[in-house]
Amino acid sequence: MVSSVSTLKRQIDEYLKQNLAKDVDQQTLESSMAYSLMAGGKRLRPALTLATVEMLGKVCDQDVLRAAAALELLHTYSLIHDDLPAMDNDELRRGKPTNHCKFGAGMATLAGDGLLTLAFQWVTDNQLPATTRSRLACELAKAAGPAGMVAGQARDIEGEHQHLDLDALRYLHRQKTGALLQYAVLAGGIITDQPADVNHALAAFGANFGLAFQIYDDLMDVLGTEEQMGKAVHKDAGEHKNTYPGLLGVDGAKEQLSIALAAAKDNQQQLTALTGKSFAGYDQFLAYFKM
Ligand code: GRG
Repeated sequence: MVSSVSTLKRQIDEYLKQNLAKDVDQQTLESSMAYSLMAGGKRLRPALTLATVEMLGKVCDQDVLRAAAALELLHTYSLIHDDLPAMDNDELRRGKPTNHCKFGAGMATLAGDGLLTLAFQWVTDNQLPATTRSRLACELAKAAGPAGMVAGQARDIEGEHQHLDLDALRYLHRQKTGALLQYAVLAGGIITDQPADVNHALAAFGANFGLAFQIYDDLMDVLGTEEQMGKAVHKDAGEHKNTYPGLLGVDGAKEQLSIALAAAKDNQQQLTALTGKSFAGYDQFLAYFKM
């Protein structure tokens, strides 16, 4: 049986707490990195990697944990930079003042830089087989870099002055939010050395999960509260952001969410057909999308 998300979260929290300081050699920088990293994120991305590894029959030892925790470093960098005055200029994240509000924009930029770079150190500086480590590093770079999340963020900035249609919006979010979630699931396949068809199905599940995640986030910006979300809400409309509810209305966005979740369920079944293993462990992640 796969561990619960809360057990996986505890393991990740503990790993981050025990290991961040070992690799940072400047006190304020460490405080700034730790401030955002330990601010209470859900740890969804590394938890997806660990759950996938478990479902594919491998034990999550310290090396697997290190490679998975790297993704949380990278994700936290993206949130710090996204909140900067030059980007979204947000004051609240994970229920606390954003990094630049606490440490200033310069130190916040460096904290993000440090987390991004350290992510690649943790993915490669462990005892997993050399081919696994290099595949993880390459896929992480593709997901996070200028063909993935960074490209999505660039589209998002440019899109503030344009009206995007549904296809363009989907493409933007596939890059900005979906690419890292897709990597999170695929990483479990790489770590357990799966054949190409299984990795392909894992990536498809991750992509559909990522799409659902973004639609849900957009919906919560309209329907949720600041307390629930730990960040400012009702911002998207004021900033003329391209969002699913903005384009399709709340009901249309909910319908798109259902379509993405149904596709993720199909991928789950396909994975079972390919491997003979249960992927019911993903149900607890899909339960996140409560409306
Ligand atoms: C700065 C290069 C660069 C990229 C930033 C992901 C991103 C790109 C910006 C975040 C904008 C945003 C709020 C997107 C919506 C989906 C999302 C990533 C939400 C935050 O992720 P959670 O809910 O956060 O997993 P926690 O705090 O739980 O880790």
